[in-house]
Amino acid sequence: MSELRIRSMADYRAAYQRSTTDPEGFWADVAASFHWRSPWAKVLEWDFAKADTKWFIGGRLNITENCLDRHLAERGEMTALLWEPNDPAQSSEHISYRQLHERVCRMANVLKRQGVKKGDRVCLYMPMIPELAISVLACARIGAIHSVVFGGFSANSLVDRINDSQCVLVITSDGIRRGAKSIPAKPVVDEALPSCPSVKTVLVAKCTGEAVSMRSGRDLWLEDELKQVDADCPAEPMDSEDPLFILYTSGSTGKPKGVVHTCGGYMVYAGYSFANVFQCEENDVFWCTADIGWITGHSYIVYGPLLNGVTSVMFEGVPTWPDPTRFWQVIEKHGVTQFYTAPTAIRSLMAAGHDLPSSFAMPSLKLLGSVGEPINEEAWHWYHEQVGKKRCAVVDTWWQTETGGILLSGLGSITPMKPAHAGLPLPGIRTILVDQQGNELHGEAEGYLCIDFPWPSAIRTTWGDHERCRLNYFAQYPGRYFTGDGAKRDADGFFRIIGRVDDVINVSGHRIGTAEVENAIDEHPDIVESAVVGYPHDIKGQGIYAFVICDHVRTDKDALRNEVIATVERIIGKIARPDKIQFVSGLPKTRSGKIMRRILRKVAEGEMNSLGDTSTLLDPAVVEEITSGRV
Ligand code: 7RM
Repeated sequence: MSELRIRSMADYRAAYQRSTTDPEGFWADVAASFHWRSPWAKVLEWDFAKADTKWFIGGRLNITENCLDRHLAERGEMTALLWEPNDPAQSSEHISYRQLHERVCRMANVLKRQGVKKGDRVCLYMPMIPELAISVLACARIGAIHSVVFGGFSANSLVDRINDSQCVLVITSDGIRRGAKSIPAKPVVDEALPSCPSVKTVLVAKCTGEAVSMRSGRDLWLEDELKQVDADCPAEPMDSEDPLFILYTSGSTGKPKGVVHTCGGYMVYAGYSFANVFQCEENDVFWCTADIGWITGHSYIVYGPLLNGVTSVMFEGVPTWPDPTRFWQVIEKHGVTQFYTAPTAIRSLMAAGHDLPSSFAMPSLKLLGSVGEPINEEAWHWYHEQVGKKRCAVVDTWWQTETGGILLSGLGSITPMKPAHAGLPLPGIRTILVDQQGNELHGEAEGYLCIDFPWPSAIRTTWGDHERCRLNYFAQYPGRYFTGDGAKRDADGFFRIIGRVDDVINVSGHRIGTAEVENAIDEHPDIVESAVVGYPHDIKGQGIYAFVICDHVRTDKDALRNEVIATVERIIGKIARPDKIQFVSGLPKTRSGKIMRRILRKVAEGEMNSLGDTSTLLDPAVVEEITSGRV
């Protein structure tokens, strides 16, 4: 990909210019630096009115040939995955490109032996162990569609995801190590599967070593199965537009939707964006601390780095265990050159001791990245000064599950840095701001962030429901992709993301739909109704504030509060547990019955003096009760 590598501001300007005047020529040149089994007949066909996007039409490829086989001759012995375990006392594992290729092929043969075929869906519910990355690639090797579900989700969430995409096989582990704790995985799968008739087989990796029950005829130990197969598995040639994976993400309404990415376009954009944002050189060691259960892990732990032949660190643990210097120790231990993490982690480590990083020189570091939520200026400066020692560029990368790759960001140290600004669009990305009516805003402005032209890794559909994809992303502002984010653009064209403008809360960089949390709370038998909003939280970015109407029979409010939390954990998972619960006797509703969330947000934020117009409320008295009972 070297010829497409941006190395100066002039390169960036030229690439951006060409991507607007000749987008098809531009992306065809980018795509040509990958290995295709057969070339595409047409670069692009699109119609945003129908939510249709197709790239590299008729081309055939396999992304794993680009991630693995292609590197064997030149860098077969170089480390592809560098696995760092949860427990620093356990040794790390260097997996070379050759070894990774072999392990992926074996895993792919295990899947084949269980009858998994091209187009079948496979659910991965696993810890951050090498087998997870290997399973992702093994699915891609044979054309099975992976659906990774983050290990923190509950059995109920797993059921919804497995059933929505009708997975035929689940790969899991006995348990998951997370800091000092170990959390169950196989038992959660066991709880889910009676409600998932499509699943025929469960492969279980050993991780924690705890005893789990194995159901005969369904459950198999992965280690035994790997011994039964050989290490030769030819890659399945895939059509550019064949689905590569499904990843579920929360929106403002309903259950999480399965965002679909396809083989050709996703490969091109994951590879291109990785190369230019992180500016890795030969022998660099790139570390993205995300979990592979999120899009960041898909694109920038697995696919992006491997497409570029870089060493990718995969970390099983957490930032604060055994102590809050774990990240800095790992950076020094492995000579990490690019470090990519989330503002919530930065803020929690900052809170654990402002000068803790000062005992670590971290001389290998060249670049720092941020992702997942807006980074506040204080955290940005601490990251730049304490971690980067003022000699590393900081890139604030804005993107979404739906965009597949980074769309707004600095490029290494090439583009100028502005604290708390994601910055400029990557080549090929036409980010625009619009007002409520959809009129484009020019120059310095604040508005709704939309994208006006397709890019190769744009969402193709939501699994099983294309109309939902159209309505969610392409209907609000016809002819445009709407991100759901508000943003500002300054005089230099730099974007600053303000945050979600829909009913999605960003808690520690994780997207949570308020409707999902409300539905979960309402499952509690004593709860009549609830309304959930986000509020500013020092560490998590946003916290979850729930206004709850309970049956008057309950007087033990503390016990009820704990039950409500337990209900949300059971139905969604720990990541969605409310931080604050306020019991109320009514919610502020309009005469047509709509909850006025604007008022609830103000109360949750503690801005009780600026509630705005409350004259359309059915019962203005509830506002008084709500403001006085704020928790
Ligand atoms: C990559 C990821 C997407 C939402 C998105 C934003 C927020 C992500 C940034 C950011 C400000 C950033 N995918 N977001 N990155 N906000 N600055 N650099 O997080 O699908 O899980 O979330 O996250 O609101 O719409 S995601």
